[in-house]
Amino acid sequence: MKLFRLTMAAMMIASAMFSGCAGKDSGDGGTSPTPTGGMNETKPMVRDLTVTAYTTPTPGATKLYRFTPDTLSSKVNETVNIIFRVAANQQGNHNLVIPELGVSLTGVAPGAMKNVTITVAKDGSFKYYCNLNAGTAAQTSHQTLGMDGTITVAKA
Ligand SMILES: [Cu+2]
Repeated sequence: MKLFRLTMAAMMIASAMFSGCAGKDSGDGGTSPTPTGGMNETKPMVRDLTVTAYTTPTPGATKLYRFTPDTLSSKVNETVNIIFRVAANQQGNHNLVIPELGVSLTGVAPGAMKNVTITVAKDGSFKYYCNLNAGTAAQTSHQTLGMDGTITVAKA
């Protein structure tokens, strides 16, 4: 767990450099104690947004390589905990990146997860995808295979 925390800290530094967004690693899956005494309004809510990667068929799926869900929504200045899982018993490790929001959750093994908490500072639609094999001629990128989605950030 120590290595994991160091990795997350490094990613948070990288995220802050790329995006200029304030970010914080909750490190516990986004559950934090709720303060008592009626001051909840002053504490920002952190909403979990979970994406799961698959590479094997399940009933109803039209693609082998895919992200579920492939759409997410947020609001400007909302703090969200982006959780990326690879379902158990899938093939290989996978990444979830959102370059425009400074999110880079990489090397997640089947059955594992990584997360990052971000506050989205701008509205728009931003792609999230697995960037493995991107830019290689020999292999189709995982994004092209279907590990792809869009987060829509609405004006607050
Ligand atoms: Cu992938």
